[in-house]
Amino acid sequence: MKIGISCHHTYGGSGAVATELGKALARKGHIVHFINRAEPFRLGSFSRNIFYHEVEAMHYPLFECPFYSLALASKIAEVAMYEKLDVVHAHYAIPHALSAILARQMVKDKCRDEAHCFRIATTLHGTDITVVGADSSMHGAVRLAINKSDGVTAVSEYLRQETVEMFEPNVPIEVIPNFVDLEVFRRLPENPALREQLGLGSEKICIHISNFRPVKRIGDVLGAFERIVQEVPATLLMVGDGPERSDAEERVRKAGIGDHVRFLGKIDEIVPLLSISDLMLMPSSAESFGLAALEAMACGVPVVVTNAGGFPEFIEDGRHGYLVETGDVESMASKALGLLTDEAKRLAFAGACVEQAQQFDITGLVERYEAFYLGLLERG
Ligand code: GMT
Repeated sequence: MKIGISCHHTYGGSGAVATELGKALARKGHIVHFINRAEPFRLGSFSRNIFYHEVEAMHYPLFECPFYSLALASKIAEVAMYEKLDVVHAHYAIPHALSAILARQMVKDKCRDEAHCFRIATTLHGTDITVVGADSSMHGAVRLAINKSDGVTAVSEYLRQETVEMFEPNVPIEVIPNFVDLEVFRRLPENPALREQLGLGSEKICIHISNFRPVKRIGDVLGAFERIVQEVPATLLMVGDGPERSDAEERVRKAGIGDHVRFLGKIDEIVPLLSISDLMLMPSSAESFGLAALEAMACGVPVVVTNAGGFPEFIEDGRHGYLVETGDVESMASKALGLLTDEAKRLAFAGACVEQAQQFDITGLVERYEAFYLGLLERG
């Protein structure tokens, strides 16, 4: 198949899923065209079945801001016509699905040949529904993006239900969960050089990875860690960047635990960091799936997360880590300490995590997406 993919290129789960999916489809012989504002952060090196088209929105003094969604629609239409795309896969409802819908109109208008028009697959990732779609200024746009796509998937049953409740869509939504490439996400051997580079000794390592947005509850990560570090020698690796970072750094300084927390910023190569970690803390208020937790589990890192969103769909309490109520920092700290002070138990959880990650191996889930595309093409 010839597949166009449009996604957010920035540090975030939807871009990661879209890019890994595109790379996997290309390895299977499909031709994949990424149509994006900038190169997705996980695209990496050249591959002969992958093409990348950058969308440049026109700057004009009359416009207060450039119309990216329109430029994206024009670029999708152009690539679809000349590359004869079968499917355009929009990741995140806004603007990608809406731009694809507009692009389809452009192609139909130009070619007057509906038979050659591409199908639109839209994957809902979470905040496009729960945050953006919940805003009254965007509700109608998100609803149209869902209803006018040829097929829609959501990354968890939780997200599917939220979407149904909020939008009462008139199309079915299929759940295709996030996945992990187990060839890449697996625990690497001990790495004393990396520990030294990060100024780490033999203490326990906790890790948090996110885009530091309010939904990630960075304050809860720090609150739990402040209690943890009172009981066990530990360092917290804070990976990523975003609007909550400055406040978080300030809090760490005030709490006097600066020597125990490393803010590492955005890092593409996270497997080495996961491989030296003992535990992940992810107290998000709503996480449609929680890809970072799955990637940690694949690397043998148990997770302490909130009992919210899609987490309970792949994390079993007391087996892969713990599910605590949102904002319950005390429980988060005591569950974490329970694992960090009992290495045999932590290792048992780590083993169960690696086993559980097999259920979400990229191979089977890419096949699910291929079948989904074929279904759209067969429906005509
Ligand atoms: O977590 C974010 O804020 C980024 C966001 C995105 O759209 O890039 O991630 C969402 O999509 C991921 C991939 O499907 C999911 O694993 C994340 O759970 C989801 N984030 C939220 O729902 C907050």
